[in-house]
Amino acid sequence: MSAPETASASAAQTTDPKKMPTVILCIGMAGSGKTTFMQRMNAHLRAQKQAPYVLNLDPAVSKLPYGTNIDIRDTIDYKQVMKEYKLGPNGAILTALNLFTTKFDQVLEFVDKRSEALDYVIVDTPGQIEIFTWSASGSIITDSLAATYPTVLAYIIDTPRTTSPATFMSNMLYACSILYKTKLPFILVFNKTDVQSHQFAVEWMSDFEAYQRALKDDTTYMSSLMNSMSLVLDEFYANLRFAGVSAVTGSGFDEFFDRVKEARDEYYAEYKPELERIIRERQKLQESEKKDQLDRLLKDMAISEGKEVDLDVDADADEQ
Ligand SMILES: Nc1nc2c(ncn2[C@@H]2O[C@H](COP(=O)(O)OP(=O)(O)OP(=O)(O)O)[C@@H](O)[C@H]2O)c(=O)[nH]1
Ligand SMILES: [Mg+2]
Repeated sequence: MSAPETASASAAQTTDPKKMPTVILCIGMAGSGKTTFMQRMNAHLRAQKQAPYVLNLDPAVSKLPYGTNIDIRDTIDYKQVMKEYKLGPNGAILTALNLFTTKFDQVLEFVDKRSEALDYVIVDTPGQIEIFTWSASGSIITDSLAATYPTVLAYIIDTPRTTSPATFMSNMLYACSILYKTKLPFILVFNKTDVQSHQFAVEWMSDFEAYQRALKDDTTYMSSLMNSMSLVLDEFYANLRFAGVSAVTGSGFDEFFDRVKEARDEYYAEYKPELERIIRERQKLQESEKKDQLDRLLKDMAISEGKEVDLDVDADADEQ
């Protein structure tokens, strides 16, 4: 049975939200601070006696600042993949992730064995965001986790590098596209607030006129495009949770975990019922297909009245 099938099957049986650990998938642009954020989450949760189950899905990271329960690098040698398949760095990361995904049902079994004792499963992803968010293996991993566990996406943003209206807009559009693709509860995590406060972003998200004022100095065609986009994104912001943190100093993590709890509630209120509806519909379809086939078989048997049927009709016709 493939990983998503296994997960879908168990999804229908898991109805007690209290016993399920929350999965936090860390995604974000290269260098936004995903790995440092993982390290800080790990330390924060351990300090609260809620040691998480830690998964690293980045095959190319050379050194991790936190201990893992499962590390993609233990099964797949990224440099070897590059050599063997004659690939560049990004192709090798994608291939390593694909190879790992074929074993992801085993990962789910490991998590499952520990799940009752866990409050959180935290997951680090490859540096190049598109490798995880737009690949088949990234979708399979995300969907199989989300089919069983309340799963939330933590979208890590490099706040100091997002202060210009154009980079802010492109980052938000990217976040928006991932939200609509996965439909999972989503938290925007403004990281590195020790260097740059995220107050400007809070203002731009709550008041599009403030964003338009910031755009005033930009007279290029981009300015009018961004102006229109800011109106479109207004609805996206309205449905979004965010937190400002510093993965280095640890500030903002209590607020972040409050958002995680809200996101978990959203998973049970919206994502899970929709998932169960899809599973029910698929089962109904399979049952009706099975019934159709059985009806056809019974009809065939009625026509032949239990006698032997001559299947070589053409040969008989040729002889005549
Ligand atoms: N000042 C500051 N620097 C940070 C913070 N978080 C991460 N960094 C720095 O940002 C750089 C990138 O951090 P990583 O945690 O490796 O980022 P990443 O997203 O995992 O990077 P890739 O996996 O390579 O894409 C490092 O130099 C970190 O020390 C933060 O909260 N504040
Ligand atoms: Mg990293």
